[in-house]
Amino acid sequence: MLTVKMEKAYNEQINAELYSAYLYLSMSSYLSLNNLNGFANWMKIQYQEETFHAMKFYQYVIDRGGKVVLEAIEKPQITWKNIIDVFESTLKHENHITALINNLMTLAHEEKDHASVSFLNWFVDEQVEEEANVIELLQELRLIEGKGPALFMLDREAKSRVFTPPPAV
Ligand code: OFO
Repeated sequence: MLTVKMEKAYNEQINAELYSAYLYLSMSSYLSLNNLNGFANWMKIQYQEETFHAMKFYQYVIDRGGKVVLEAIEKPQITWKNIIDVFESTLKHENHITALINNLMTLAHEEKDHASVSFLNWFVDEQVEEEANVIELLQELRLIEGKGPALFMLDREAKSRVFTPPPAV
């Protein structure tokens, strides 16, 4: 059984993950509009990953006998200055999500919820990977100043990204 505090925090995290999905889908549509279809695909995969994260929390609350309470999802930003701005916003958002995951982990320790500590470890590792992926792309985009033929090369590479759900939910 989850403690009241843990259940509330997990429900907030489900909302944060769904908002992340919404934000990345919004970025995807902005990128499509700007003829960057490879990056639009990259963001669509990001949207799928975030939906997967939300569902992982959702299922965990249910598995622990808790109650899932879905709240309204905030409207995401709909436009950005350019591709570099998109990825700077993405990194900022992922840093924020990392802080939320760390808070959840701190709470799990405070509540002596060992099962949650084990469950949340997956997210701690996932955030390292998520941030690393975005930092790498951002560095490449800054290097080419987000324009020119090199941008089209990067866009083509981003087109090949696919969603591969991790084995266990
Ligand atoms: Fe992009 O991160 Fe979810 O958790």
